[in-house]
Amino acid sequence: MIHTMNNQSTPSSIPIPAVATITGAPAPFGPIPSARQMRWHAMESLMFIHFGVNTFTGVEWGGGNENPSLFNPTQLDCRQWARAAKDAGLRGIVITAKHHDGFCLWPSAVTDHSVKSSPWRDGKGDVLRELSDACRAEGLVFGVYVSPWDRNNPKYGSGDAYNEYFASQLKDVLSNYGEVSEVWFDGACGEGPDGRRQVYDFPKFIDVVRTCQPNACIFSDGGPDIRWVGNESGYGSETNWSRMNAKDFFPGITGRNEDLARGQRDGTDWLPAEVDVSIRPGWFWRAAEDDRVKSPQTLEKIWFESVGRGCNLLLNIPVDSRGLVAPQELASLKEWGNLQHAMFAVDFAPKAEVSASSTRLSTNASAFAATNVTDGNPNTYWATEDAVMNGTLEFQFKSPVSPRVIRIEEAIQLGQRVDGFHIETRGGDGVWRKVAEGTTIGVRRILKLQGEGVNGVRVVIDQSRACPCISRVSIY
Ligand code: FUL
Repeated sequence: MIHTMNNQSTPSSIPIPAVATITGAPAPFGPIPSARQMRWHAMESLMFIHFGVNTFTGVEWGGGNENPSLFNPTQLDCRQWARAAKDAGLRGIVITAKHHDGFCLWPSAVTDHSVKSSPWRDGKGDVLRELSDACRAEGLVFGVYVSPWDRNNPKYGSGDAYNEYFASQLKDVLSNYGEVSEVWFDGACGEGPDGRRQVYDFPKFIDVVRTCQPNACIFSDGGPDIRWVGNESGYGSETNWSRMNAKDFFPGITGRNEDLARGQRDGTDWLPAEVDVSIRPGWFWRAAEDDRVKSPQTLEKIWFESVGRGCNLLLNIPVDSRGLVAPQELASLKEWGNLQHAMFAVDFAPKAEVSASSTRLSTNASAFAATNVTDGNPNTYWATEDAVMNGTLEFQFKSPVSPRVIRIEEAIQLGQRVDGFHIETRGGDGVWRKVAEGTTIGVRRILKLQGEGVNGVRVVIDQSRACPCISRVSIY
């Protein structure tokens, strides 16, 4: 999982599988991901950074009346942030360009409530410039969180005038920093019953993103490209459909968290889930939480329960008031990176003899062979005949192995199909035993195993909604 996306610092440079160009290939089942969603799936885990005036006040939701002179990081170094992300296998950085307090980390053309009114770099600094440059230099993608809720701007609550303002601010932030991989629209609004009420013009905002950054994925509670997972605790649902009836969901929706977590089995749109979670109790850095940074073991658990369940992980590492990733976070991220290197050092699957219970017998049978799941090529996959909704992939090892992790991926360019599966292993006594089971697989399912002296592994697809199409099995 770590460092497999070599230095692809822009979404458009990430290779994606071609859609069903193989003769005799199964027809797509249900909605399929767009090219930009495919690239987003390939990013797997990213760093989230909350940074702004709140970093200097210790408040989670700034009131919007903070004096910009508060913002004065003395040692800001975006290369340090980017290297910390890389060490932990995170493939990009999404930063709070503007949080709810309205303070902009770049010299916005439409408000003075920004770095240009701060003493940092004599008002000539631009965090987004430094970070986007650092990301490119380190081979990471770059994304922005831009809060629609703005507690500073006097137009907030005015309807069209604020929507115009926000749209021009978006244009500003999306036009000057190269390719942006993800635009994060937070649905939160804490104005309360007597507060200002703003009806957002999301179609307009989406239009700005599509025009300025056609390869960027848009996140919100209801997409259009990525959905919120429904919790901020760091886990996805074991049953996870990357499908939703998108028209029923919108930013700020409440009471649908279960649907957001599980997806909708019969949803008409491809809308995968992202898991956002902070390495600290709060989203912003404060010294009082320095001893509450999540351990490498907790980060590993979060990774298995998010990325391992077919979500992307957006792990928040709040930068401190010096403008650096704090030592506590650095240590935890580095050790987590080491754990990943050790865990994923050897994939036994490509060395195994692979066979399948049945293979698609079209004019082009070798195109759908079982061995496709270990060829490292995301374009190829094992498939059965259209009428065959189950099947087994078997891996035989010449000498016994002790598998700790299994990773399975569907060829999602043909939609999400599998509805039930289990894993069996065979030890020295020759008996196959069930060791794990699940419902959905989707873009990826990664499970822990505890096998010793195993000479065979089976991936058994018990139920699939259309013939199974499996593109990868790795056994570590
Ligand atoms: C929430 C916000 O209100 C928090 O402050 C934080 O930014 C989190 C990621 O999203 O909705």
